[in-house]
Amino acid sequence: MQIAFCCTDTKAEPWLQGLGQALPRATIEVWQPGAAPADYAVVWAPPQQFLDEQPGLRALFNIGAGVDALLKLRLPAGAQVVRLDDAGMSVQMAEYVSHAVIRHFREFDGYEADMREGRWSFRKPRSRADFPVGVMGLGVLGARVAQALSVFEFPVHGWSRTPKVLEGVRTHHGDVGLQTFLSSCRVLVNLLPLTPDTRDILNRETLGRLLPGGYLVNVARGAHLVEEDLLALLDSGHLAGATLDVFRTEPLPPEHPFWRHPKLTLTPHTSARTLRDESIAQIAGKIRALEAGQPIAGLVDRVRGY
Ligand code: NDP
Ligand code: OXD
Repeated sequence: MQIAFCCTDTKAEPWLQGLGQALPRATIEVWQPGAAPADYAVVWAPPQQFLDEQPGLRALFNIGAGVDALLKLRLPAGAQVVRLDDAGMSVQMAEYVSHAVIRHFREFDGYEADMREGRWSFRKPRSRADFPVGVMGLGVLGARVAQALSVFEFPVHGWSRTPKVLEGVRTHHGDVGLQTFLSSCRVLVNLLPLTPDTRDILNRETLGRLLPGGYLVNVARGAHLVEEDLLALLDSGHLAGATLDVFRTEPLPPEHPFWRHPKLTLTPHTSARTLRDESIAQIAGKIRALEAGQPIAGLVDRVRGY
């Protein structure tokens, strides 16, 4: 079995070693133009030339959860597209989002400012009932995040394309459910995949429906958010702030107004990182299953876009 490794911005050696140990009968090589046909590929942002030269691939394993960048390319017609299916990401996402929501709810930014000025000053406790949190996207990551937030006894709402039942979460779905979902929430967490249906979904109209003093946590993709609309809603006071991990242009350009905005907390696309060992174990397990003719989880529906 031949496996091609074609991952931009990724140190290949540890992946080749790990995959080699997990699949001792496979030949695993970093792809070079003109390489022999492979059966499977492990990819992240591969060049179009790779895909054009490998029309016989059986499956492409994306070493991330989001496949929006991969689906923009012309893919081999018969190849299954497989995303990382948690592989240690959901717990990272749950801790990142819980931290962001609690930091805002408990006003830790204010206490930090007080500390710098040597000021001992209490803030009045806020009521959780006044901070309903909405999670957009109830997939592998969103469901875990929604349930983590419910442990802290925030009222939690969730929104997905199709109906879902999740303990501790009030669920909504589809275009009709979106309106009730948004107007029920003060804090909004975005964990949608980027598809033609969800691009620009965080805009003046949708964010404007949140309860006054709303707060946004965007950990999915930068192109979900209309940046000028966020700035306008922060400046008008309708939104109290936002934590942003993803941006339309990454790295965020030095002149971007987000860097210096006092109501924003930014991180560099790091809320849930790909963990190499977990990912290798998952991909190797799926290759073994495919070779044995068994079904696997994490298959992407190319038409739906996630
Ligand atoms: P999943 O594919 O498991 O879940 C997607 C969820 O979004 C599903 O609940 C789906 O609904 C819902 N959804 C999709 N389209 C729509 C729509 N048009 N309207 C309403 N709901 C919709 O994705 P994951 O949870 O694994 O990941 C989500 C995203 O997080 C990734 O696509 C990626 O962009 C981002 N991500 C960011 C990372 C970071 O470090 N910042 C790391 C990893 C991922 P349904 O269940 O009905 O199908
Ligand atoms: C992912 C990401 O999609 O890192 O996995 O954003």
